[in-house]
Amino acid sequence: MSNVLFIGYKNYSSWSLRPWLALRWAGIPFEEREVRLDQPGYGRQEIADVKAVAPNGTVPALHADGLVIWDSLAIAEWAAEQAGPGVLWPEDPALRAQARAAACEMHAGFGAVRRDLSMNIHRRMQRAPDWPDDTRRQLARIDELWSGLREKHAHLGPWLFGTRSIADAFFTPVATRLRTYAVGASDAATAYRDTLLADPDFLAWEAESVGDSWDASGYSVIDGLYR
Ligand SMILES: N[C@@H](CCC(=O)N[C@@H](CS)C(=O)NCC(=O)O)C(=O)O
Repeated sequence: MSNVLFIGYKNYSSWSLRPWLALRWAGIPFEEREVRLDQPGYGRQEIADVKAVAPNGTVPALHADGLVIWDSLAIAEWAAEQAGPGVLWPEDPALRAQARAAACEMHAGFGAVRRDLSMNIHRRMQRAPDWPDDTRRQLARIDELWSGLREKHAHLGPWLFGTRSIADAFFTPVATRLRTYAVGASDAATAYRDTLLADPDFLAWEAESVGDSWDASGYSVIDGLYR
């Protein structure tokens, strides 16, 4: 079987990181190919190199033996089906339904957080900026979601639902954002953030993201480009 995952720059492309983790956690072999997003058409889903591999003009896109899957959550769900029960979603149906709700909340929401705290894995701010109200509210919701679920599932393991799931893959880019922008969080949310950031597959992605485009001052020339 030949699986090719098309992704954006590893330092910035939060949507690419999510299914990349899901594929790795499921042990599914794949080749990755980076597509340059700092090209004409960005933001309008009209980059020719992206449209050549994804009909909607965005990455990630997985080509699995000729089957094209052009959305991060759909790729993660495909990986879960390939892997079989209990690998990428909790075994327990009630936990599984809630894990799906958490992943979907991330996939469909948190627009202000994506706007104001764009992923930049290697950047560190000394103190958090003064966020607008909608961003504050969404950061508080993330804290509430994480700490509530962690308290409930602590006896099952360190992940959001005890065992590692697609919900964790979907929140890993958020963990990098909290670190980058020095966002204060509750003890439970901070501990969960650190669990995500210590995952060996995330660390492999992070290590490979160093070589992205930086200007002389050490900041990305395309900082803020990806949400
Ligand atoms: N809903 C899509 C969003 C993917 C997305 O927005 N990808 C960005 C990069 S992180 C992109 O390809 N943008 C290209 C553009 O806007 O032109 C998914 O979850 O896969």
